Amino acid sequence: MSRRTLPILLALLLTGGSASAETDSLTIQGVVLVNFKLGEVVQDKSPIALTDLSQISTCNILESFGCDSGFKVAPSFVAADTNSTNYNGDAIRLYDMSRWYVMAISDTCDIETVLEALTAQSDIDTAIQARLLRPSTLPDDPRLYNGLQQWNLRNTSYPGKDIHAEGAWDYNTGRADVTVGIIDTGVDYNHPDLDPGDRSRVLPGIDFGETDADPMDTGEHGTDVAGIVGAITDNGFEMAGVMWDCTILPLKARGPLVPFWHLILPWAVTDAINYASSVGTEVINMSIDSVVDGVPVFSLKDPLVMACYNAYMRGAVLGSV
Ligand SMILES: [Ca+2]
Ligand SMILES: [Ca+2]
Repeated sequence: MSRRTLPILLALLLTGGSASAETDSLTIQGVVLVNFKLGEVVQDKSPIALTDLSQISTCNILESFGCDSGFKVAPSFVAADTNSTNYNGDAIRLYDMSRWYVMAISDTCDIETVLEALTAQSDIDTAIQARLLRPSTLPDDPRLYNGLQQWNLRNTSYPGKDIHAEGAWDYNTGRADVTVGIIDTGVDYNHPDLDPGDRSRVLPGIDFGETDADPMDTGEHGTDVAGIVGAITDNGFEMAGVMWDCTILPLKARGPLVPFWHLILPWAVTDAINYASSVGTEVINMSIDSVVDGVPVFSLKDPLVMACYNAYMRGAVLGSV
């Protein structure tokens, strides 16, 4: 590869490259990534010509595959970075990225043959296929993209301030057999972004505050929380949930409108926790607090705390979104 072809290769990589003829493969034809052993690249620089390599046999092999130069995979990494510190100032040792090079070869080469030949060279630590990456899984719910309405999941202005939901969704988008109990002001079980209308996603639930069987939300907070946890996602409607697919169990703990119209009753919460854990609810969410001047007012002897302990011992995960 001449220096003239280097910009072409860069453009190829940046625009998605020439993927393998197999439509389901992400392999980039005509490119291998090579990690040279220490001291085997004469000068620490990028790009390199084959004459910058110490072993003539490696030069000959690369040349036979149509390669005449390469450039660094990670030019921002210098060899001295191998001995580094973390954010706390503790000494850490990093993988040396300074000797990884992108080497362009003829795209008619059989990649297995190339890798086998290069790996056998004593000056090469590793030689691997270059592969394209796919964009993270992204649902189509409009609020995820409308300004920063769901900044906690996807924050393009301050990327470090979200929970990296996009990356997590590549691995897991939730499971219908996981039930999340929502202890709150109730849940609007008729909301179309929570249940398709057949109560297949939102279970009947219980109203521990008004002690009846109807946990309809009387304060909106619980419906919002349920949506954050498990709104139907990738349906092009309203919002995205952290779990695209889970089952919601409404556990209303808000008292009667008079006199406790704005309160979540602690005993109702306690009973709801106990009930949820007794029926095997995997996750119990309580987006509620009882903090005065920054200090939680519940003592460890409070029955609510004990109910939490019991639920934990039972195997429930307790949390707050
Ligand atoms: Ca009710
Ligand atoms: Ca949605």
